[in-house]
Amino acid sequence: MASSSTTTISLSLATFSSTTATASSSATQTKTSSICSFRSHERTLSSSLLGTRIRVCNKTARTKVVDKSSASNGITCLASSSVLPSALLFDCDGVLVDTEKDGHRISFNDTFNERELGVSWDVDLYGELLKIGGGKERMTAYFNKTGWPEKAPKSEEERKEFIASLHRRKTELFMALIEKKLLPLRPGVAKLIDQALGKGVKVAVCSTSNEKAVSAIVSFLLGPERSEKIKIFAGDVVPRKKPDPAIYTLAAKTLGVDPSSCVVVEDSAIGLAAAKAAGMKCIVTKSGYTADEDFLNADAVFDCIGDPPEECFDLAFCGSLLEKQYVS
Ligand SMILES: *[C@@H]1O[C@H](CO)[C@@H](O)[C@H](O)[C@H]1NC(C)=O
Ligand SMILES: *[C@@H]1O[C@H](CO)[C@@H](O)[C@H](O)[C@H]1NC(C)=O
Ligand SMILES: CC(=O)N[C@H]1CO[C@H](CO)[C@@H](O)[C@@H]1O
Repeated sequence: MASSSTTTISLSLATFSSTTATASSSATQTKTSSICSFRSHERTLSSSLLGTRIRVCNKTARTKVVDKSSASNGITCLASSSVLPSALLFDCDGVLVDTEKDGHRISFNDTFNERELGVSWDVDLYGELLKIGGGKERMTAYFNKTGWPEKAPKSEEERKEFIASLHRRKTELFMALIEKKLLPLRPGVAKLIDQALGKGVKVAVCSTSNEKAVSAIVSFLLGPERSEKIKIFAGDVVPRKKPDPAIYTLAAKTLGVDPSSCVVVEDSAIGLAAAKAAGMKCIVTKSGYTADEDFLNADAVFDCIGDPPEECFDLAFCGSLLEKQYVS
């Protein structure tokens, strides 16, 4: 009975409520609750349960939670697993907070407002502008395309300084947004970190973006009690940015844990690639500007971590991802 081929994985699969349903889908209007058990030797288990497909592949020992209707977010994966990850590693931007949409975009807007430039970037426009890397380049390209504000200088040299000063101010306002806690944590982040710390699971934040901003997000938004227990790997601690696995490899080495026992939470294809290349399990929580990326390689994909009653997954689910690798 203890043989691996009869191992039973139980997931409490669905906690749907009509409050989380989208009006566009009639199926999601139903309130359903069900428990689904499946045996690991069943190659695939497909259920079009309210538009959400759960697939288990014994070949790769992997659970895929594919949410077909990205707007509906009513699935809960609470696994009964005794295995815990040795470390839970979080990306920062897009995972702890939706930094681009709720942070950088707002501080660009606040800067434009303060300087009375008559410019404002809405969510969709900013999504387009994100294709241009770098804040200064982003503003320059935008003004090049749509016309420079009346208040902007005319010569190219002066425009460079104008953009640099806007960018300095934008960075100040971004930091102020964090310090004043006006940048919200994504749902479920604090919960999952508390569950991990409570069980002695190591927690770290691994980001190759600006160290100062990452540290501020951790200490101001997660609070001093949590942040003193969270290790931060950020900025230039590694020579190569994600998708290179260097930041995750460094984290595992520094924390003294095996990469294969680490679970990473990422929001982008680039971050996912870094985690997988480091030999770690990776859960994707899609964020505003990454929702359409390819996450085929992920161990699980959700809209968010989520807090009850709209919880998507918990610490035990993270552990269950590790358990399955021993199932043949
Ligand atoms: C996977 O499932 C298939 C079909 O159900 C079965 O024939 C095969 O032995 C399984 N493989 C493993 C490694 O359990
Ligand atoms: C903006 O236009 C200037 C002048 O034509 C050009 O030198 C610069 O490369 C452009 N920058 C971007 C980011 O489009
Ligand atoms: C479109 C958009 O979200 N515009 C906002 C940009 O930021 C300014 C200042 O915070 C707001 O007033 C705008 O509504």
